[in-house]
Amino acid sequence: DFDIVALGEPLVELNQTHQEQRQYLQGFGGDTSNAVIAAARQGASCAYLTRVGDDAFGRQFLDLWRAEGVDVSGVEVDREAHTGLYFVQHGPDGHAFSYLRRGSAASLMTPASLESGLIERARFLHVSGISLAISTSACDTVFAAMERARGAGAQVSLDSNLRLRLWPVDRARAILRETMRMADLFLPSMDDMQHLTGNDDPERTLDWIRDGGAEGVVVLKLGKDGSIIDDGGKRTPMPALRVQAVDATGAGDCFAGSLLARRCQGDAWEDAVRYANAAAALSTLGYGAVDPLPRAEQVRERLKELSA
Ligand code: KDG
Repeated sequence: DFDIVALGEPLVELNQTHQEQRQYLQGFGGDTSNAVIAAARQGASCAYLTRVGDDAFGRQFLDLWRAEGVDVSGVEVDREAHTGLYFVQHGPDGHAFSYLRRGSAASLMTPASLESGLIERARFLHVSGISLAISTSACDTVFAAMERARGAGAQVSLDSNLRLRLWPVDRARAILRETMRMADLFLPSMDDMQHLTGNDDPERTLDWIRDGGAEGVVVLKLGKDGSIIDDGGKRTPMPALRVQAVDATGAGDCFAGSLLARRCQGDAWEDAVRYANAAAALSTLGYGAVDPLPRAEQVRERLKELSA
């Protein structure tokens, strides 16, 4: 059985490491794939549900997941469609993404892609705003996956990961409102929520989420201001960790995967969030979403330094 089964789209990553030169480092991305690898590196047993192309990049992903100990028995290989791709460019305002993903293998997933029965064997199903946004059939698949999870007693974890290049804001708001109600754990970022609600106040944002019918635990991520855990009863602010970030791509995914892994290992919410904060901070110290994802030993070292 699995601690975490994630569902979504992996994207090959080309990351511009030198601004002046046209030089790109190939790595791996895709929010839910990043999250599941982060969780595996913290010791969780994980599986990933997706579709890749029958191409070199699809094979690289299968090798990557296997090397990370992520179960790939639910990964489908599409004979015609390609594996998706994105570029990361860095500027004064942080990183920006460009996508080459339309028509990708993952975007063609349908609820029939869930027949492997993996979700029914998981403690957490992890999905995101990107899993919901890439196509209508992927959106249907996420809903079907959440129904399966609920039917089998697995908990649903949802990261907002709003990417407005992928869907119009009105659709994003409607779908995320519907899905946050089905989530046992909702992980919105303040930036994402500001696009959906038009307000930048964390308390009012949490009220909006509760008024919308979300009943699970909510961890609202405030960037450099840390996060707030809202367990439905009380709201607990958690401090952020300051680091000299090189590339924050995938930091939120590292947070999600590490948080789930620590919950599966029995941590209380505050301990799990503290751990996930440290892991996410460490993940920004190198280029790429996956390569710099820390392992449990590194995170523990970091936490020791902080409490010393
Ligand atoms: O969170 C990082 C991801 O956004 C990145 O790896 C690419 O999945 C991606 C996307 O669709 O933006």
